[in-house]
Amino acid sequence: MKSKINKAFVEHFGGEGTLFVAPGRFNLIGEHTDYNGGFVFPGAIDKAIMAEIRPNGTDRVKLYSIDLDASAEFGLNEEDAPKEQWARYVFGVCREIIKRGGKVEGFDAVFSGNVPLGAGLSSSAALESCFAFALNDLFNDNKFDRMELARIGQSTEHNYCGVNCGIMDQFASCHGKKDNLMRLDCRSGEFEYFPFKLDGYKLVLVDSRVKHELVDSPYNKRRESCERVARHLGVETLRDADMAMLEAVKGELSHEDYMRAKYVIEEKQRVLDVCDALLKGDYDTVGRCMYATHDGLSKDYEVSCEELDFLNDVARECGVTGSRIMGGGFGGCTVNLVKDDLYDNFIATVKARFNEKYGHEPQIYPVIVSDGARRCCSCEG
Ligand code: GAF
Repeated sequence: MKSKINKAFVEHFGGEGTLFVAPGRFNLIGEHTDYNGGFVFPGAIDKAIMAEIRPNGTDRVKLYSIDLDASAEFGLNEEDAPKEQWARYVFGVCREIIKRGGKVEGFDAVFSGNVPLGAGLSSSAALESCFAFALNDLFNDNKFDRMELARIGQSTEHNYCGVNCGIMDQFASCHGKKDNLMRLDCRSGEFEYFPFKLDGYKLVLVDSRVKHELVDSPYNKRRESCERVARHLGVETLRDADMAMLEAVKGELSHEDYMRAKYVIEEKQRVLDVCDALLKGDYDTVGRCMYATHDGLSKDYEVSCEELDFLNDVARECGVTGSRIMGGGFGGCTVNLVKDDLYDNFIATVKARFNEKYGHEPQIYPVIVSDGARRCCSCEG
């Protein structure tokens, strides 16, 4: 990727810039809990966006995306927003830095990536984190800490891309650490690294290749449901609610809002249970929680689709320890915890069965937990 970017930079702008990289993420458990002030348990993955960037001494930003073979150019004032959605991610990051009192001047940039688009692996968060990290380094003497960089990415989604996402994806992309998961308390912003080593098991993502698109998806509607219930209960977020409180007002809520909140309250506890179980090497409990999350996301939160439920069924049939929808839902991947000795059979079976039913094989991505956003002095590739 590095040499491809260097070459394109020379062709488009001449000379060379500085390379930065930021990864996508996976999440072991804790889905749709982030915007409810709950816990999440993600890690950065080995798929990333890489950008070469150089200040150009003007007040214009010039971008070239290798993967789209497209260019865009814009100024840095609010009214200069580019019309291309992909460029709005970068524009949003610039604006959010400026709004926080940071400095951004004109620059030239070429970028590319291998985070599959629409697979629920947070390609957009990787793009935002890459540019947030780079512009903090190049123009701001790194005055924003990594949590603030994550918030810059999140606000970009809210204010320039129409997705009212939580903080998980940008957090994971900015804070990732090789071979570590992170348990983040999304209310306080406190987090812990958990050294991640599976004994006798593998984690693998199975991508349905049903493209999810969070913009205009019912994602924002799910968040609205949760906020409505929290208001009804008189709490700030569903983090402060429990099942007894929810049952007490069940008759006053729509069935849909009740089911959404029930899922979130249950999921909040599952994250804590999985962290404890993982520390004890109790993979059966981890797996049971993953299946329970899938059921909750599919039946109560209703963010699954036929293909993801099918992948989950095949995992159960193959004796996979845990399997569930990962990320926002509506397509994308399942994450699967598989015993070493069942792995090859599971992969072969899931490919064949999915192909038989939907006419194409799912993509398989073994989870490799990697470092977060960084200046790319010694990046591979
Ligand atoms: C998407 C969002 F961007 C995250 O903030 C999170 O809510 C996730 O869906 C669901 O857990 O990836």
